[in-house]
Amino acid sequence: MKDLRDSSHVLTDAEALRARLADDGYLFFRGLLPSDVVSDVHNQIARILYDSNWLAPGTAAEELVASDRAVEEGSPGFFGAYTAIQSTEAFHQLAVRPELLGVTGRLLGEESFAHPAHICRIAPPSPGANPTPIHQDYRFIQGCVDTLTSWIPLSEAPPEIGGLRVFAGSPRLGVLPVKASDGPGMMRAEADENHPEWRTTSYQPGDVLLFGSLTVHGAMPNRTKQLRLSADFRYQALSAPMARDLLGTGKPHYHPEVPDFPTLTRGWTSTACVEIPAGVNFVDRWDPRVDDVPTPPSRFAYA
Ligand SMILES: O=C(O)CCC(=O)C(=O)O
Repeated sequence: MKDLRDSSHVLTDAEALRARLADDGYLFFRGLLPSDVVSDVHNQIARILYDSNWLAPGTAAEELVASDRAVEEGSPGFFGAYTAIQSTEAFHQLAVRPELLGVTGRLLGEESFAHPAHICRIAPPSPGANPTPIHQDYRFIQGCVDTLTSWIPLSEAPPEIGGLRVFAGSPRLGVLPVKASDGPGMMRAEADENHPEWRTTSYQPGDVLLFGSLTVHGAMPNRTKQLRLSADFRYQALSAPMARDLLGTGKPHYHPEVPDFPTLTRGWTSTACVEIPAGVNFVDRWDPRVDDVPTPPSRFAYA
């Protein structure tokens, strides 16, 4: 599979960033986040996974070697560890780092904010757990088409651990039909899994992959013995509409299985990282599985 194109050298050039996003549907920044900040989040989550018996006895927590207690996202046995992770302030603070708000604001051409539903992925080895099927975030997140997703490895993620792959240029396909599927999200976009424009890389802590909500992407099978640990956060323009409910409003990922923010944030130094700014315009959600979803116009002019 082809490697991701690094856009670090155009990080501060809004026009160049928009042109690259319009061409490729994604932007990749090697080492955008400070590695000590990412390591701190990794270490706190590794400790939770260790205490939850998700890690093999006798192994070092930071290596994330999976035990047989590690389960696929959303399945029985998942929510104890996941609730503890969702209570971790440093994990949520990562979403509002200036590097992320800066690049998303530059791309959107106005102030951006992070959706409070910050997702942590703890992907066990396959077979046993299914990788996230290929999909477009627009069907799930809705609200506005120009929501940007950041995918952030929290530990080293070589291709064999099943990090994210993106289909370069795929926003030009518009909103694709979907089929039911196994794996997180449980919907698969009808796109060519073997197209030559699929891209990935050997991710390092600090790297950031950013993409638009029409970009087809998915995880790859985890062929190691370790858990693959990553975060995905979403950003939108302050002036754009946001969907009510599910991932769209101020609820944690997997609420109500995961407690609400007043419970999760007890003892935090600040809750600003999980709050929606005043004045955001909310819209209703539609059924994400419906067939013909019109492709809304995008400010990124995917052409
Ligand atoms: O990390 C994963 O398995 C899926 C991530 C994803 O689909 C996303 O960031 O939108």
